[in-house]
Amino acid sequence: MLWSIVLSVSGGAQAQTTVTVTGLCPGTVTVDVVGATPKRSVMLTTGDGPGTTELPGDACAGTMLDIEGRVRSLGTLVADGAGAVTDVRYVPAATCGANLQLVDVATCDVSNVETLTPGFVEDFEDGGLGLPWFTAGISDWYVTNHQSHSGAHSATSGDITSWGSARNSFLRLTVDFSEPGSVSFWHRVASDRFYGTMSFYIDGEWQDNWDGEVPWAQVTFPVTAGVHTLKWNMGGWYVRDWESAWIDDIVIEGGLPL
Ligand SMILES: [Ca+2]
Repeated sequence: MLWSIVLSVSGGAQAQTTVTVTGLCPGTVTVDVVGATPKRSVMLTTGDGPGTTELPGDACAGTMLDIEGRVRSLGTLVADGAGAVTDVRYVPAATCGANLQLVDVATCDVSNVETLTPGFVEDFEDGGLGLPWFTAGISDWYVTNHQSHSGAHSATSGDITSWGSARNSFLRLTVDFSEPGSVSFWHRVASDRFYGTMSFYIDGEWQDNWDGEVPWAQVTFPVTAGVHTLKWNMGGWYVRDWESAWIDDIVIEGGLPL
């Protein structure tokens, strides 16, 4: 019995400094640190990508970082009595896509590497459709306060009422993905399911469509690195009444709109 107790104590893994970054860049991100030496400092360093760099400076000079390319300091944080610290900070666009690694100044141990993920969030609460959005078709999409998934506003398709000719109203966003990422959005559709349909395209390739009475729901699509065009199209034939699609709370991870 005593033996098993001793084993469990001595067999416990030594705490290692672990960093977790949540939030998208540019914007406010939360840096959570656990496993640092209690009441001592951790240095935040960033680099453009993974690699190997010898840490310059006085504290922990010569420590090998797992990042490279324009390695620079974002300052220090002091861990609490449990070796944890949380930092909420605004990250500017120039730092998006950079890798972040911490150095525990007491031990010179390094943490895991996290990416300051570039991303874009749109909730349409500005009340208008400015850049980077582009809309066209027989009528334009616009921001409405009649429907929303969050807040008071969403974007909705324009009037496509027609009798026997195809009409459409589309909304487009061009995004430069610096890394493989995703696009997610909430959508709602109110249409005659035989006539009006909202379709979503990436680079002109159909991804999915919705028609009939579709309550608010979220979908997510993976996107490869590179420049991609995202398009939401509401279209149909013989649309007798106002048939509409709404989107809200678009989240793009891995890229920024052009
Ligand atoms: Ca909204």
